Parts: sequence; structure tokens; C-alpha cells
Amino acid sequence: MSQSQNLLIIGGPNAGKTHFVGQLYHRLDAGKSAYHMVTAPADLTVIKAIIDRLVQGRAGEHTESGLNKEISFVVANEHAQITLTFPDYAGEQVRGLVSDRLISSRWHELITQSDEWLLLIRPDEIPELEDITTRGFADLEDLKARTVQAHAKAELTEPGFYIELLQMMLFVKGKSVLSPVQTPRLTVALSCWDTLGLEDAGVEPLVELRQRLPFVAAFLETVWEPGSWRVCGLSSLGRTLDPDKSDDEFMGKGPEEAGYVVLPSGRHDSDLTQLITY
Ligand SMILES: Nc1nc2c(ncn2[C@@H]2O[C@H](COP(=O)(O)OP(=O)(O)OP(=O)(O)O)[C@@H](O)[C@H]2O)c(=O)[nH]1
Ligand SMILES: [Mg+2]
Repeated sequence: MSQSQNLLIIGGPNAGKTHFVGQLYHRLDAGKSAYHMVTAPADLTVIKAIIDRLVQGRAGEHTESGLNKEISFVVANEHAQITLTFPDYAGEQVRGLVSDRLISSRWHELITQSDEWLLLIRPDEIPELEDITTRGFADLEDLKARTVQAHAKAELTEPGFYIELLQMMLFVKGKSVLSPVQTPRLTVALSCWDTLGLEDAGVEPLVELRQRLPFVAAFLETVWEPGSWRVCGLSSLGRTLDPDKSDDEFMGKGPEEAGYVVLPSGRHDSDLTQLITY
């Protein structure tokens, strides 16, 4: 075995982190991946809870904000061994990292110990940037109301949040953005891909990122070394599930048959471990 990697999985609120890790585990457990499990997570509570829901054809729950579980497992094939660390925090905690500019000692450790990052971004929940091409000229009254609202919020925009998050993580890792970043290698996964109306294979995720989050794409293109980062698509479920009502078709086939990764070329692949190996 030639390589040993440490992958950190991270994402904002509602990005699909818990469903992805549940589906990934379920696939590995069912022997449906190019990788096999070497060490299973010590605590299976979170994974069991999500898989229980999925086998009933129902969506799982939002991670409670007080919950701080870390799920770690080791997978391998004949070439590489990968330790996956997935802090199952509620996504708001990641928002907090950025808005408070404070990184706890545990987050510090997680970031410094990792040499690969998988960042989940959910494009269908990102509000379209309002500009003259989408809004036209506003009348004065309308403009006044919107200015008050904007000041009251004073939050980072979504693209700003992701850029700031990556900059903070690079800072903790001791990386300068003045020379192209080679490690950590980065995979950005556009999650809930099935909600984007692009079911057919062939759409390159980087093209989609450039279109939906041009600032984030430009940041990555400037800061990371080409070949050390990539953009993929992810649909852990392949469809939207209801938390209360079973989806019979999903349940009948089994969760391990649902979901896919969209590779940088636009090809769809049902093996979700494609996202963790780069
Ligand atoms: N359509 C669709 N919905 C998905 C997919 N994956 C997750 N979801 C839904 O997206 C929502 C968020 O998924 P979670 O996995 O709970 O997201 P999270 O990042 O863990 O969210 P927090 O725990 O709140 O931070 C849930 O309602 C899921 O049912 C997918 O592949 N497709
Ligand atoms: Mg969660």
C-alpha cells in the first residue's frame, strides 16, 4: 500500500453532510464500492439513525446544534488507505467558525491533521445574486427598504462565506495564498445535484460552479494549483425524500441503489467513494 491520506469532510448547514456519510457507510458495508472498510466507526449512533430512516424510504433529521459527534473510519484498496474524519456538527457551527473568526482547538487539530478536504456546497439553496441584470432599477422606496434590510443582516454572502472558510482553513494549515496550494488537495462537491435539473450525464460540475458561484470558482482557480483541486457533483439520494412519508420506490430498491457522484468529466458514477479518492 503506497499512500495514506487523511480526509476531512466539511460543509455548511443543510448541505447534505449526514446523508452523504450515511450513504457512503451503507455502500461500504454492502461491499458496493471500490474500497473496503478497514476500521469501522467506533460510534455508530449517527450512522444507524440515518440508515434506519433511509431503509424506510424517508429523509433523516437535521443534526441538532448541540451535537458534536465525530465519525471516523478507515477505508482502503490495494493502492491507498484513507482515514475519513467527519465531524457531525450542525452546519451552523461552521457558520460560527467564520462569523466569529474563532477556531476551537479541536477544529484546529482536524484541519492541521488532514491532507485532503471535501467541501460540500449545496447550490439549490444559494440565493441568486441580485444585480441589475436580474432586478432592474429599483424605485427609491423599494431601495430604502432593501438597504435597511441589508444593514440589519450584515452577513457574508454565500460565496463570501465559502471563500472566507477556505481562507481560514488555509491559514490554520499554515498555507500562504501567494503561491499555489498543492496540499491539502481539495474536492468541492456540489450536493443535491438531482435538484438542479441536470439529470443527464455530461454537464461538467466546474462549469456549473462557474455559473452559479463565479467568485468561488475564481478563488479556487487563483489559489489552488491546477491538478490539486477538482469540482464534482453529488446526489447521495438521487431524489428528494420526505421525512415523514415513505418513498416506496426508493425503499424497494434499497438506499444502496440510489445516488451518484458526477465526476469532473460529467460522467455519473454510482460509487460514492469516488468523492473521497482523488
Ligand atoms: N434532493 C436531495 N436531497 C438531499 C440529498 N441529500 C440530502 N438531501 C436533503 O437535504 C437536507 C439536508 O441533508 P443533511 O444530510 O441533513 O444535511 P447536513 O449538512 O447534515 O445538515 P445539518 O445537519 O443541518 O448541518 C435533508 O432534508 C435531506 O433529505 C440528495 O442527494 N438529494
Ligand atoms: Mg447533519
